[in-house]
Amino acid sequence: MEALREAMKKVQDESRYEHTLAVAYTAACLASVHGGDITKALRAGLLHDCAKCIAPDRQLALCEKYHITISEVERRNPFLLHGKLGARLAQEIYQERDEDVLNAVRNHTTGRPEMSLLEKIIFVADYMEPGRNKASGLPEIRRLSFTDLDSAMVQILQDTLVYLKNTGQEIDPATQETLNYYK
Ligand code: DGI
Ligand code: FE
Ligand code: FE
Repeated sequence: MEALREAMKKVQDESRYEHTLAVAYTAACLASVHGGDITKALRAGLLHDCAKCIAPDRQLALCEKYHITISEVERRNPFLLHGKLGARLAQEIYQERDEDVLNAVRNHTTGRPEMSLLEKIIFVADYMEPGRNKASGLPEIRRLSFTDLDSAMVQILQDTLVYLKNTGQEIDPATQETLNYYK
C-alpha cells in the first residue's frame, strides 16, 4: 500500500494526490460500515484516478495501444476515458489483479447497472470525500452514504445529470442507465 501511495504521488499533481488519499480513506470508512473489504477499498481508492493526470491526447493514444474500445461520446469527451484506461494501467503497471478493484477503477466516473459493493463505495467516495465542496447536496449525500448506499448513488447520479444538463455537457449513456437502474 505504501508503494502504491508513492507511485500515485509520482504520477499525480498535488491536489489530485490529496483527492486520491481522501477517496482511499473515505472508501475504507464506507467499507467498514457496509461490510466491505477495507484493503480492497484502499487499493481501489488509491488507483481510481491513476490515469487522470495523463493529457487527453495521450489517453486516447494509450487506449488505442491497449485496444480499449472508445465510444463516440468518449472520443468527444476524453476525460471520460480515465476510468477504463486507469483499470488497464492498474493491471499493467501497478500489478493489480483483483477484478473487483479493477472494475471499481473502470466504472468510477459514470457508474454502471449492477455494481458491486466495492464499485459503489468508490463511486460514492469519489463524490463525497471531505475535499469536495462544490455540489450543494453534499451534506445529505454524506449522511446517506453511511446509512443507505444505493440512495446515495441515486442522489449523486441525479445531481450529476442535472449539473451536466445545466452546463450543456454531453451525457454518457452509462450515467443515465446507472440512474435508471438504481432509481
Ligand atoms: O476524476 P474525478 O474528477 O475525481 O471524478 P470523476 O471521475 O467522477 O469525474 C467527474 C466528472 O465526470 C464530473 O464533472 C461529472 C463528469 N461526468 C460524469 N458522468 C458524465 C460526466 N461528464 C459527461 N460529460 N458525461 C457524463 O455522462
Ligand atoms: Fe475520476
Ligand atoms: Fe476521483
